[in-house]
Amino acid sequence: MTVVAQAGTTNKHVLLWIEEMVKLCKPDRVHWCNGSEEEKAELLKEAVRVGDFEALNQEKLPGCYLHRSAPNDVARTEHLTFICTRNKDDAGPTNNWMEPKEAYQKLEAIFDGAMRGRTLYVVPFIMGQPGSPFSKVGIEVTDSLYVALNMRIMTRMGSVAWKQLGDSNDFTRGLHSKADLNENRRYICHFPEDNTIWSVGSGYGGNALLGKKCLALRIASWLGRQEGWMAEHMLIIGVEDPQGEVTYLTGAFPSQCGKTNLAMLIPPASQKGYKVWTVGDDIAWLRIGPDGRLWATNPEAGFFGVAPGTNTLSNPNAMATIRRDTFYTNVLKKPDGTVWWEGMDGETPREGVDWRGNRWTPDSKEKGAHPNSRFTAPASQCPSISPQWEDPKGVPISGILFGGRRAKVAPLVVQARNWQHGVFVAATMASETTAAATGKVGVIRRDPMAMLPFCGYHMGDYFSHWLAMGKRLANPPKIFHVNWFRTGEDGKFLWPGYGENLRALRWVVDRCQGRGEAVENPIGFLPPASAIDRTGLSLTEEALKALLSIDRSSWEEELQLQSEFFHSLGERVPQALWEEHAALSKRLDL
Ligand code: GTP
Ligand code: SPV
Ligand code: MN
Repeated sequence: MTVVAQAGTTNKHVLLWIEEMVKLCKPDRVHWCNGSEEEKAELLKEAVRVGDFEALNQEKLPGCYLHRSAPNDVARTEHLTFICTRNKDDAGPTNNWMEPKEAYQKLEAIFDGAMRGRTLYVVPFIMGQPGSPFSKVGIEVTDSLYVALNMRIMTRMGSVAWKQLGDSNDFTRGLHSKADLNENRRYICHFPEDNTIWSVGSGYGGNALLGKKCLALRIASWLGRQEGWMAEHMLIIGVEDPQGEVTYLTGAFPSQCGKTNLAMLIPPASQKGYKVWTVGDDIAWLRIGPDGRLWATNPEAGFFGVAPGTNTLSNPNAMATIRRDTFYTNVLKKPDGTVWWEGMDGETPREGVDWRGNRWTPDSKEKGAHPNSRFTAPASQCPSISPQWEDPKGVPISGILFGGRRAKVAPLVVQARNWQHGVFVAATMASETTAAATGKVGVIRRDPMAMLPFCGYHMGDYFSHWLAMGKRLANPPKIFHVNWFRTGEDGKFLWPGYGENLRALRWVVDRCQGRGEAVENPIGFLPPASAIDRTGLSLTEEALKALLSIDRSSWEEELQLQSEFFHSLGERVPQALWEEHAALSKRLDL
């Protein structure tokens, strides 16, 4: 018999659905989360008791805890992620597909009794601002304390969500169980036609925190297409100039390609008077305002950021954000109960406990922290958080950046000729794969709009939606492609990156404001080397010119790869993008 505590809501649709889920999963207890401080303390205590969390040094890192995942469960598993639409073609060739009935049956067999001996947590949450007509309510049912506690940081969780939902049936139904963490029985299934997500066999962030990639991108992109808005894998920032004028930009870079870092950028000393405000670091919901401009909100309430490489030089704002009330996943624990990862500044610890729970020394072959180790921290703790970050109407966007890791081909920064050309640039973007998903790292793949793993429907239809949105915008943002990761002949990055990226942003902002010099080039508008301020930078003019150069033979190959990619997507690729491809080919004179 399951013990059901006092329900958090009288909403009949919720009560009925929870009853069904309880029948299926057969937990010993049901806990309705309310999001309170008392509840947080209680859940933390329980998480420590069962070994999900280890308390860290509470003097140096107050409110911070460490979680070690199963070693086979450290990243998103794209090959086990499915879009389950009645018509296979609606999921499109870039998504794995399962027939909905078959998927429900297959997963039901795994969920059946999966929570025996466990507590089922009912986690109600809002993606977006409470009370805003643009926000969405979700409910995640889970047997993971790690998930319940992380959702409390990443979303507006608890009573606030019941209040927003009222008696409505309009909420995303998320069912999650760790089950036995067996990869052979791991599935992350989305049913956009039912506004439902079923995820089983993984406790990892992107697979298990259902508000994030599953709801706020895969389901939301589907809803956005129907309702005339967009859900994108984008950071949101405000760039303030010395006159105090703030220009808002979004940026779509694939996983582990620098969104959190750019979102928290601190300008170098030579760039006096500039300041970057953080609105969001991973997801943007974009709508057309009554003024015909594009407005962006961050539906999340926290950061689930990459730990390795984060340090007081590369990202001081992140370091300040994660000093308290932060959950660390798969980092190294030092003997003094604080944490460390590869690429942190200061001394390398002489010993510690690695992400697998084994003793570690600098001579160990294993990394101390997993390459996809993460921190979960409230966005409100970020020193650069924008005063506008919780404004329900969002911020007006003047420019959109697209980018990835490209050792060759893509220049430091280039502006698209117009919206349609920008959509083409974004649709054909590519990047080297990273540790954020399982599989080989460093392989170039096409990742349109950084949405390849996150678009909940046919990629060709998604391109059409982008084009249609542009037609509805009286004043569309300017579109740019950036690349912080170009390498020289020695294989080293040519561009210093991080805070120095502001130098490229300055040109972007100038162009958005109708200022700034540009040189027309077959691939778009490029800054002349003189338009990028090198004050205080050791970068030579020669290196900067290399960063801004276009190699014709690699662009010839690029054109070929772009066309292969479009062909692989089939007939739903809009004609306008094929026309852009032909026009590029003509401009390159190939
Ligand atoms: P997800 O959370 O997976 O979506 O990642 P993200 O896009 O937010 O990437 P993040 O900012 O966490 O950066 C990922 C890795 O790239 C980290 O190890 C960073 O140190 C590194 N990185 C970020 N920005 C730069 C840059 O400008 N130059 C270089 N060379 N590395 C960077
Ligand atoms: C990403 O992989 O793009 C992330 C982390 O931001 S996850 O939540 O796992 O998707
Ligand atoms: Mn991401």
